[in-house]
Amino acid sequence: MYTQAMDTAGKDESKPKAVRSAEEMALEQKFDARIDAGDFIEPKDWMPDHYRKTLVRQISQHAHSEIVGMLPEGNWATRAPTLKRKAILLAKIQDEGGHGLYLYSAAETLGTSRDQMLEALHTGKAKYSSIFNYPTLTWADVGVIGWLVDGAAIMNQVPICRCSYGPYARAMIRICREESFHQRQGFDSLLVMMEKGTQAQRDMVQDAVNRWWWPSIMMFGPPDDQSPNSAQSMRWGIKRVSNDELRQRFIDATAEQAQVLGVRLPDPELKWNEQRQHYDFGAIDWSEFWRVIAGHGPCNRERLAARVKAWEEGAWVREAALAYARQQEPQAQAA
Ligand code: FAQ
Repeated sequence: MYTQAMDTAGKDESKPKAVRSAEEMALEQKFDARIDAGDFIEPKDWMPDHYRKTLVRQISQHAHSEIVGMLPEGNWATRAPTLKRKAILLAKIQDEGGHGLYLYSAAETLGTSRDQMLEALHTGKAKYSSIFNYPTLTWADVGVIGWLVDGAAIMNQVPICRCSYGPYARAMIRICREESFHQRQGFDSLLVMMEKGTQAQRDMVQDAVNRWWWPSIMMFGPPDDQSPNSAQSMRWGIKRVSNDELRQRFIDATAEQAQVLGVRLPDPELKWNEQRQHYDFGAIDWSEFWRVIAGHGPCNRERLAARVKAWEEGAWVREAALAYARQQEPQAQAA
């Protein structure tokens, strides 16, 4: 039930189909040429089935991540330390909800309904980002989510602004602008605690960094040689930069920011490598990542239960909106 196996259409159907006719082959060649030329593919354009399914998988997983991602921070909406921090946090959580909605809309242009996507989430068939299965134990976790989780999200999402599928690429432009604000507010909140806070507050920040660092660098997905979807997604311009390369870019940027903040990243092997012009880092515990995405992280059950509860308790709102729309229909036709 909680396996998060994202496959809204069933495993076998998501495999590439053999080209059946000369006409289909010609269409595929034309499609490949458009990808090679860097054209955007739009909803009404012909596209291979597997391209469509890969996009629905990735975009819906991304949308679910934004929506489930509201929960860990939502835990602190009533307990933010000042009115200013509370207003910022509420705005950020609303932004994440908005991102989910743009992304569901982008996925709907591929012919999968929002109800189908939500059904896949609620029944545990769909994945959402591993990172949101960890708890937010202290106020510092909220700052660290902004700094590290939004920071990782931006690193991964900026290249998606150049994704070959037009509606996804366009949705990402606004999302990235907002994520950039989220990252900065997280960093700012931590900096205030580190520079002006008490020793107990500084310890709280360090503890949050210790808990979130490794899960954050797992967000980029498995190593390239264990990433079954990467080769085809890169060929189609859905992914522009590989999981490992993005992870390295993130580590390079964050290691410098940690020095400004005055926190230690919990990796004794993290060290600048002059020859590579990158930071070296220690081994990632991939067994933890696979456990979390298989449904056995610290909060998988809690997160899914919260989404299902919200869906069930919101049924009356959907019914009222539909009744209102039906009521308006004859008036709209008469006008
Ligand atoms: N969590 O072959 P790959 C955010 C799965 S938004 C869970 O490398 P792919 C905003 C993957 O689905 C964060 N599952 O897969 C925010 C595949 O399984 P499948 C979300 C993961 O698709 C901030 C299997 O492992 N961002 O944070 C993860 O080529 C703060 C093999 O992997 C996006 O979704 C993971 N971390 O590359 C909100 C960005 N990684 O489907 C609130 C768009 C991998 O074959 C607060 N997505 N898997 O059964 C992507 O860029 C890609 O989908 C990757 C994975 C890079 C995540």
